[in-house]
Amino acid sequence: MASHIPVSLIGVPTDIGAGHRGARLGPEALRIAGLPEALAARGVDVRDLGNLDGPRNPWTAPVAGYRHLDEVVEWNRALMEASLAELRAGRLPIMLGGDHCLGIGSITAVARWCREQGKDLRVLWLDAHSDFNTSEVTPSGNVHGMPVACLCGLGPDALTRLGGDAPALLPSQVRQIGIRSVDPEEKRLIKHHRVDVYDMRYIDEAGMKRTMEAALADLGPDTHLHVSFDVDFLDPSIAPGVGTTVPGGVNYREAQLVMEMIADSGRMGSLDIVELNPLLDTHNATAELAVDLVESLFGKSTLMRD
Ligand code: B3U
Ligand code: MN
Ligand code: MN
Repeated sequence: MASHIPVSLIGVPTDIGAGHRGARLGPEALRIAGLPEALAARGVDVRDLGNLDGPRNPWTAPVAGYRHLDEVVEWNRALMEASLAELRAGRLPIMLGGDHCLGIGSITAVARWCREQGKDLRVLWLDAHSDFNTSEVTPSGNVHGMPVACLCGLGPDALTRLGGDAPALLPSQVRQIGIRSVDPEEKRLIKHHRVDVYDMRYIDEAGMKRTMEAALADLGPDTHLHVSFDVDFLDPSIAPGVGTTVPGGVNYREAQLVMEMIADSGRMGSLDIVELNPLLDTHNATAELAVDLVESLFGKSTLMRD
């Protein structure tokens, strides 16, 4: 069995950045689906740190292009501190979301740690959406549609400077896979900043194997790979438990291959699992699928490694 660095589970029970409530229940659904036990069965030393605390969701309208900005900042500050502590302790943090605004705190922590360690950071963003909106162009004001832009320095100071003066990421460090819903002005920003997007058309034409080979090209021995897994990356027919389903997503076999190829890279050092909304799920099936995929991320395969 492959050996792994120890893992810490950090529950982030919030839907503060989302357009539907319910993602706050995601951490429990992932636990009930057996995530800690599945990792332990892979030989992983896993510690569940429980859930972070943060402000409740006031469920109010956007102000100046942001919904719940103060609360989003507070959750992300808490997450950044918690995740950075695990990274510094030599552990691989897995964020149990929670909506995708938590990618800001999670990846800011990873960027800080990589800077401390002199490591290169690469972010794989598995999602139906590019999450590259700003307050000027967002159609909703929901911050879960903005984390990649914030991480690249486009956003309010309170979020773009969470980890210090420099933005956490350059757009060239990001690879987005599974994209099929981008707002018109967001598309302009994505092109302007040259984010590397492997959309569903690319995947249909090239196949998932070649897509992942391209997305994982040039990983060095000092590369830290952060995987930000938005469950709406998956096709809604297999993953109904998300707030913003988009048809035409990644199917079961493609998703398994993505996870297996990430595992084979041997470079994953942190992971977000986000946007799972148990209120919209059927009998926790989406959570169970997420656990199944995480097992592949940690090296489970039919013949090669067991
Ligand atoms: N792009 C839209 C929808 C969206 C983005 N991310 C999610 N939904 N989950 C927006 O509101 O920014
Ligand atoms: Mn997302
Ligand atoms: Mn999404």
